[in-house]
This record gives sequence, C-alpha cells and structure tokens, in this order.
Amino acid sequence: MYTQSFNVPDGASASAVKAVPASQDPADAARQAHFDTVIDADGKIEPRDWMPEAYRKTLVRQISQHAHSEIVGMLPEGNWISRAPSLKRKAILVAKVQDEGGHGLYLYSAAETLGTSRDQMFDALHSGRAKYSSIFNYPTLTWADVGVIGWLVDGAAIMNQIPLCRCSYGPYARAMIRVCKEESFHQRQGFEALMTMMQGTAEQRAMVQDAVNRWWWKCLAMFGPPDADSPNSVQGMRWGIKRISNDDLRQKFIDATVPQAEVLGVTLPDPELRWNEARGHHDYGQIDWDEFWAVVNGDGPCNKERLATRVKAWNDGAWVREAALAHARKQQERALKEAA
Ligand code: FAQ
Repeated sequence: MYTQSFNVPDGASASAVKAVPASQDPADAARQAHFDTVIDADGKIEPRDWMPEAYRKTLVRQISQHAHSEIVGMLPEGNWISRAPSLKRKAILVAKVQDEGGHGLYLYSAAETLGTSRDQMFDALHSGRAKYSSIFNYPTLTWADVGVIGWLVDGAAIMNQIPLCRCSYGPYARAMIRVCKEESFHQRQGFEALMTMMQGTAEQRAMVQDAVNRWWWKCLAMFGPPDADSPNSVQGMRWGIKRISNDDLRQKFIDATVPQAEVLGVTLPDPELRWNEARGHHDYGQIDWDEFWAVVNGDGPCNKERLATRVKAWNDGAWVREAALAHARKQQERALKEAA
C-alpha cells in the first residue's frame, strides 16, 4: 500500500537549494568546503566527520523530537492493550507498541552520536522543553482509534520518513530504513483491523467513521506548518536532511489516502476534498493551525497526562537503571581482578 522504495523523487526545487552557506570562521573554511562537497554530491556525513555546529544542532533537534514522538506515541495505543478484542489483536498491538519503543531507542542512539547524552534529551522531554509530535496529545476513545492510528498516523509517519532514509546524516538515514519497514507493517495492520470492522455491524462501521472524523485533520497537521510558515525547512533542505517539503508531503499523503478510504467505505470529513484535474492532486479544506499551535505549545487535550506518564515511568524505572549500573560496575571489577 505504501511504497518501500526509497527513491522518492525530490521536489522540483530541492536541487536548487543544495548550496550550503560558507562558515564565518576562516579556520573552518577547508572543512566547510569538504562538508559542502559531500552534501552537494548527496553523500553521507558520519559522526567522526567535521560538520557545522548549526547542522549538528538541527539534527539533534529533529532526531530527539522524533525519538520523543516514538516513545510518547506508545501511550495512546498502549491504553488499549488490556482491552483488545481478541488474542490476535492483542498480540499485534503489543508487537506494534514495542516496535515504537524500539524506534525511540534507535533514534536516541543516532542523536547520541552527535554528542548529546540520552540524559540531556530525557531531561528536555521531562521538563516540557522538548517538542514531540502534536498527534499524540489526543485521546484514543474507542477500539477503532487503534485501527485509525495504524492506518492514518503510521501512514502519515511513513510518508514523512521514507525520504528521511536518504537524509545526509548517516546514522539517522540508516535508522530510518528499519523504522520504515516496521511502520509499513503498522499501517497495514491498522487498515486490516478497520476493514474487519467495516465488514461487521452497523455499530462497528459507525465507530470507524467516528474515529476517522476525529483523527483526519490532526493527521494532516502532523506534517508541520505550511511551507511559508516553516522556519526550518529551507535550511533543512539545503543540508539534505529534509528532502520533501511539509506541504508536498501532506499532499502526497492525501492523494494516497483518498482511494484507500474508498476501499474501506469511509468518508473523509472534508467537504472541500475533491480531485483537481488541472493540478493532478486533490484540493482540500483549511487546517486549523491555531489548534495545532495550541497543542504544540502544551495546550492539547492530553499534553499534561502524556508528560506525567513519561515522567512517572522514568521515576519508576530508577531502580532498574541503578541495578544495571551496579551490575556493570561488578563485572568491571571482576574483569580487572582477573586481568591483574
Ligand atoms: N508536532 O520549521 P518546521 C510517528 C514544530 S513519528 C509538534 O516545519 P521541521 C511514529 C517543529 O519541530 C512522528 N511540533 O520544522 C508513530 C518546529 O519547532 P522547533 C514524528 C511540530 O523540523 C506512529 C516548528 O514546529 N515524526 O508518528 C510538528 O523542519 C504511531 C516549525 O516547524 C518525526 O518527528 C508536529 N506535528 O519540520 C509512533 C519525523 N510539526 O523545533 C507511535 C522527523 C512541526 O523549531 C504510533 N521530523 N513542529 O522548535 C520531521 O520530519 C520534521 O521535524 C517535521 C517538522 C516535518 C516534523
């Protein structure tokens, strides 16, 4: 349903913004020139390579936000593990939620290669300074929400993440390859769960439609603000971190999802949604950006609950971290004694 191919074409303007501004520090000129050459040739920057501080900072910002999104993203669906309607659905959901935790771990590891510690990243999350995806601040009210998260939220995540497999920073790009493969399973299981419900009772069909109505617009906002209001896009694209703009990805997602909704038999809640022959794309209505920014700035329906749950999990896990450290110390002492 979603391509696993990584050769998604860049937007027409992408190559035009490849040039990287020269460093202000003359001592860095040669290293900057080498960095620019690698970026312009679509090569990879690795942790040992010199990189401009702004490039490092941008990557830590994006990768850590992404990691936080994965682990906070475990919570809305985790809420349904104990109430899954069958053993099969429960096993699938447990696997999916564990995958999201794994994605968080690959991403924290990738960010650590840039010199920021995991403790620093967790501190930013727990103190409310760090961002994570707006989408995880909404409640999962019924079982259909779990299917819709797989179909639409994971679907949107794949659309955004496939181009990241070609990101210029090696560890991030490599992490994304495995993440995308797993997200593809997540998307398919969501669609299949919804399809089963749509073939069930009128009540089940209504439950699916209600969940689609509640999640559709929030999923469109996931791609970030319109290009004109996206302060990080131009530089991110120059550096080969971002390959396709927020608006272009949003459009690709809508175009891919409309036929899937038809197969499923649900209506997407947008009276302005229609095929535009001249553009070769679907037109769509206005996204509520005031709501988006309120949620991003901490004022969504579940922001406080999500953060409190993460902080509690961190505090409750203190004894595990202490035990692991004590065990590592003992092993080290034993190894030193044996070597003496
Ligand atoms: N929510 O200038 P831009 C998933 C912020 S993973 C909150 O356009 P950029 C898997 C943005 O950070 C979902 N904040 O920024 C899963 C920036 O703030 P800053 C997460 C948002 O970086 C499925 C400001 O607005 N995916 O779903 C959002 O160029 C199911 C201005 O924006 C990733 O993180 C938002 N939706 O583009 C898990 C992918 N959008 O930092 C469990 C990697 C924007 O300047 C269950 N990230 N902001 O203070 C990216 O591709 C990019 O960072 C974007 C934003 C596209 C998210």
